Amino acid sequence: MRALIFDVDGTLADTERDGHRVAFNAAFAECGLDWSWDEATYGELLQVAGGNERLMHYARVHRRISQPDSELLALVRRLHASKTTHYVERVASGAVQLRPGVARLISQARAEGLRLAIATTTTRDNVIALLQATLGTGSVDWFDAIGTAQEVAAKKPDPAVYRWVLERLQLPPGDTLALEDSRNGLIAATRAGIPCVVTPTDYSAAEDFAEALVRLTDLDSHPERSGQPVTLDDLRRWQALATRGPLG
Ligand code: XBP
Ligand code: MG
Repeated sequence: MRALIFDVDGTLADTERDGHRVAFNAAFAECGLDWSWDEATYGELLQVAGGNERLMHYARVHRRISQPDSELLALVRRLHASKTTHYVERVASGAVQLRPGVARLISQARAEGLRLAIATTTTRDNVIALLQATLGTGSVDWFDAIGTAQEVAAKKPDPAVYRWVLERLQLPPGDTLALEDSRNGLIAATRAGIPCVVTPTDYSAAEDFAEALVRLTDLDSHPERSGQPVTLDDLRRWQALATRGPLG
């Protein structure tokens, strides 16, 4: 195992309910719309990956807006730009924390020379804001590849962002491990041939994670050693089982 590839939303931090959702609602208000996404509605909308795509889906399916695509797209782009500004402000003000064990494992990976990367469907500005606010201003440089919506158009469960990251790292999928929180993310990693550990959130807890190497409450909760953190050696062991089988 030579690299860890982290998803962002739900995996590095539980960003959706109190981060993205709140920022979408702020954008609706700013643009003079009476739209509002409560926690339950947003949970359903999360099936659609990507903020622009989620807005488009909501406008068509929930609000039954029948404007031509080009007109609706202009509104969606305006809303999404506003939403990104609100989200980045929230994150920069410290409103979003990393999930348990994330900072520790990143620091241990760096100490042991394991490479780090990011594969997300979210906007690049959001990732930079989160890394800087939680891990410090220089932390963006710790990651050898940061694949976002800016690098790859197709959103998870499409494997494109993982393939882009592998290409950047110049590593085969079997030399890496992905960390994800959602079925969309797990499928994206799996289709790229990357073994995947999942740490679901409240929003994704009911999803099917059958393809995952292991499902964890979080990275500070070992599934067999109660109350103990998950170590890099644990990740290596799970990853090796997936790529080489039980006899090595
Ligand atoms: C994250 C997403 C993103 C965020 C919003 O999925 O689907 O759309 O909810 O970010 P994943 P943007 O964790 O699987 O990458 O509004 O910037 O798209
Ligand atoms: Mg995610």
